[in-house]
Amino acid sequence: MNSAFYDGVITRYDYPVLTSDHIPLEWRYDKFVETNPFCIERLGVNAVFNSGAIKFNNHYYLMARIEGRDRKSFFGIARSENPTEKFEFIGEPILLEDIDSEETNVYDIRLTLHDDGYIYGIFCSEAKDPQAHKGDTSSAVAKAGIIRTKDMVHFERLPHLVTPSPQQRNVTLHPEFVNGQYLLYTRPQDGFIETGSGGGIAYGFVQSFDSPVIHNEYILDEKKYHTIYEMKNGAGPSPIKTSKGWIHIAHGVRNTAAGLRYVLYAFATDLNDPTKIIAKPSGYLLAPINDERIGDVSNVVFSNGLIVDKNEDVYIYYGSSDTKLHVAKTTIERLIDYVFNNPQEAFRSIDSVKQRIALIKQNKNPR
Ligand code: M1P
Repeated sequence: MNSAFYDGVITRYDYPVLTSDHIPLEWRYDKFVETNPFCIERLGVNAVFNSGAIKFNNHYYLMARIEGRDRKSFFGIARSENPTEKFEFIGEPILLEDIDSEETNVYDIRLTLHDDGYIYGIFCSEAKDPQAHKGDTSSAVAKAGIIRTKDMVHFERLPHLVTPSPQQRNVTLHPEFVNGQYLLYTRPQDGFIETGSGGGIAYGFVQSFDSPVIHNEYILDEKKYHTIYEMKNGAGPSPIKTSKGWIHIAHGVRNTAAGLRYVLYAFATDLNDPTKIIAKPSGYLLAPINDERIGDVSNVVFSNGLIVDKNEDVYIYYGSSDTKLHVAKTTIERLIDYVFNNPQEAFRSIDSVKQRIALIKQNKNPR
């Protein structure tokens, strides 16, 4: 536990739960002296980070984004009997059914146990931009890929999600049917990095995963000037059902002279209408600190997995700087207090100072 950190909501831990050192040796080395006399690492791993998470058969499962030295990401499952330590990779890396010959990279899976009985995994499926002009070897397009399982061993691949927006990343499934339909949180975007006119976290409905199509996307949580989600934002894991509303953990991105800064923030939607925000504290819930700040893409925390455990403990798994995976602990009670009682965004320094003076005054004259 990181005893130097306190904010009343989050307990942080000193050590990451997964790193590239957790990758089994047989996934990296040829162990035979005849074919590998120098014991050279044949297929190295660069990073292990943004992981989907689920509790299944009394074990904690992380479906991690594993990035090889060749830059290709893939998924592997790590399991533990403890939510904060001792995760070990099991089986082999997940070999997805090859349904899209243009698909080049896959990452950031969100695992959701849905009311229909399946565990869905929705992830980013990335391909080279077919419109890229000659010489542009970087432009890419992002879509939402989908798998589902009932046993965390056999994964059925489903068609990509079709949405009205040109690109799509950070798609998350709501765990319950809403008016008999699947509700998906999306993030419409014009480009691969910049969301452009995409507007923010959105939502849409799907009738069936046999042919998943969202006909209309609506903005749920708009990106806004001079906030921690000024440049873009994205849904995180599936929202948590609480007595006061659905609590969402999302990421917000702003630009700085040192590049993009990614933090986590929280908001609540209506229990009966999860497309309506009912509470949203200002600022971030969790930002990178200490070693978390440094990595392949520095100054980033990103979450696509959490587990609600017994006693209403909540474990939020988050990648740091696109390099390692950490866990933070909180409870539903603390999250409700934070989301519903911390002040809302003030949008201007003067109004923000007014909030702080009100707090100081209240401390002098308690109610
Ligand atoms: O590099 C930071 C993050 O960038 C992307 O997130 P977003 O789509 O919100 O910009 C993703 O590639 C994510 O994996 C990564 O952590």
